[in-house]
Amino acid sequence: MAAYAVGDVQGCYGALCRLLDKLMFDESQDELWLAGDLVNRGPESAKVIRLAKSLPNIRVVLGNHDLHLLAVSTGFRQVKQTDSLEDVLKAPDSEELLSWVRHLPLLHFDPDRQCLMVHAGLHPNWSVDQGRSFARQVEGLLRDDDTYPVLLQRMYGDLPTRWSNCMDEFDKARWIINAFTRMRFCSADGELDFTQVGPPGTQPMGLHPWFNMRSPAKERIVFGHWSTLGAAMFDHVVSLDSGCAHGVLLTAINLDDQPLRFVQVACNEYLASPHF
Ligand SMILES: [Mn+2]
Repeated sequence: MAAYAVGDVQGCYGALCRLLDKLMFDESQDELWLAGDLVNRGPESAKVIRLAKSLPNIRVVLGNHDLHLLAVSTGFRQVKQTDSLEDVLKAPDSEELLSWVRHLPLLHFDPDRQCLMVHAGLHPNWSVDQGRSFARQVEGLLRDDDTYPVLLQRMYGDLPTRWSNCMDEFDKARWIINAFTRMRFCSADGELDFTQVGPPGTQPMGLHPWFNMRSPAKERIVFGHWSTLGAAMFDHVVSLDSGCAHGVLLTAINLDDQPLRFVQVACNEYLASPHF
């Protein structure tokens, strides 16, 4: 049984199908890991969710676009001009699709493979166990009907950039969500930065890719989100977002391959997006 991890699909259902064909993915045997941002920008977000939801061995983590979909669907956020979420919001099975997204985790950890998947990253100050515990806290707030609307309302914002134990639980939740789903660079002492979106090397002095600030560990971390970094492998860290949403490539790895290698398909679905 293989486990394939795939970067940000962003509504590019056709590219995902072509990639699964190329991998000869067997849904009854193989695991599919999706690194978040299943939706938005591409033309067929609803189909991507339906496919993921139908697979028996699916592992998915929430990305910032998936959370944005929840915030838009509940009216806490306006649809942006670059959004293409209508097919989910207007689908006959919309409620079911949104409920499935709402119940996704922020972190997936496979103890047998010693492999962890997050959308953007695992904060350098957190161990895997701490990360799992922070993820569970926010997942609890998302799943609880009383805290869900408050969380969506207070989820947006870059501040505070530094963790403080004095924050209330929703400020902590915003920070945790920002680290898991939006982080690229941080300072040597773990302050988050959201001003820089370029590849490593383009950042100002004092900022570092989050994974360069982690102490060496036995766990492998796979993540998406950083399309300007693209498909890249470092020691125990694999970046999988190769810009499918911008018409570039959709990337997969087989987590059991040694050495790891990228399997990719070209993506032109974005051209069919209503906002291209
Ligand atoms: Mn993202």
